[in-house]
Amino acid sequence: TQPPAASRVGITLETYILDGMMGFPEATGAFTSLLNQIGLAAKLITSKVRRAGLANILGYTGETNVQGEQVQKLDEVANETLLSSLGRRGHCAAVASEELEEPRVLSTDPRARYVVVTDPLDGSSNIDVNISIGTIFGILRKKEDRAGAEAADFLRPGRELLAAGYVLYGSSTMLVITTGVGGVHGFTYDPTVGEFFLSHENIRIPSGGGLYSINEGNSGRWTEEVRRWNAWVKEEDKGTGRPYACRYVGSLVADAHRTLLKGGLFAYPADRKNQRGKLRLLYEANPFAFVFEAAGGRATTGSERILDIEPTELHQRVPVVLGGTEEVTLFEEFMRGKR
Ligand code: P6P
Repeated sequence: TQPPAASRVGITLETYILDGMMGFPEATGAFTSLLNQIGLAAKLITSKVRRAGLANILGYTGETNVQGEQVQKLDEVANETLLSSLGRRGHCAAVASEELEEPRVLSTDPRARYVVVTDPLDGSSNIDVNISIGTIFGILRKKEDRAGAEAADFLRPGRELLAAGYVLYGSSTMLVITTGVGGVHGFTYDPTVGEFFLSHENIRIPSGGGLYSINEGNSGRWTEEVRRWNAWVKEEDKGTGRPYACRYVGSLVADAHRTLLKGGLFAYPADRKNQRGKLRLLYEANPFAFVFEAAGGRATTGSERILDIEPTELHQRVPVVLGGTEEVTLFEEFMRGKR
């Protein structure tokens, strides 16, 4: 019998990608090159995020600095960094970004066969209080090999993603990525070397995490079903590990990453104020739904599988529930009034 595959922990992101260890659906050089461009952008952005307080790049309140210069907002810096990295090798035709009203075309060469969806710096209101923020990305194949890209290339269900993931600028910088078929893998950045090293191979969401993550401040606006679920998770019941502990940072990448590693459930349901939910389908919900399902979890709106939603608008919002299979299934039972 074959000896167990030696763990590949410690190899770099580039090696892992180039050696096709992620089970790509497209083992083309262009696809691996595109993934490495995302890795490069993550290095450049983390460098800027770590110096934001010093470099006088403020978070959501871009101001003028002592020289009277308009200080660029960090999320705009992140967006420009991603666009220039993705545009460098000519494999990405266009990018749909939370920062851009319309997609940015990067190449009209028909050989540029991919498009990227991204939230370059999600949670930017947390920058000025030094709370973790993140970059979210997804890669799609253009619907056909023609010059440039159209909205139709982006308005596709998330199940058509070729790869998706995120970068968390937390106590360390970690890039988590999956191609959907070869597992979910975490790479931690070593700034002394300037490389991402595999640190979490084949992440699987634990069951029974005993954690839930939701903005309780919205409870006055929730539906009766969400309120009943919220009361249930807080009841004393040793047999089912309740009450669950509440953990909520208010930064999607941080809250979702903790849920992925520790288990439990993250929810941003629709409410009276955000009647279609708050989070964006294309570049927030879909990439995380893709990661959670690849890690053995589930991702729904509370009633519908997120990856099956047919988008109609680039920036449309959607209710989001991410977590372990049992926790998400239980949440859905409450939404259907079965509990
Ligand atoms: P609330 C940050 O602004 C964000 O877009 C996500 O990162 C986060 O999950 C959510 O909004 C937090 O929203 O309404 O709880 O402050």
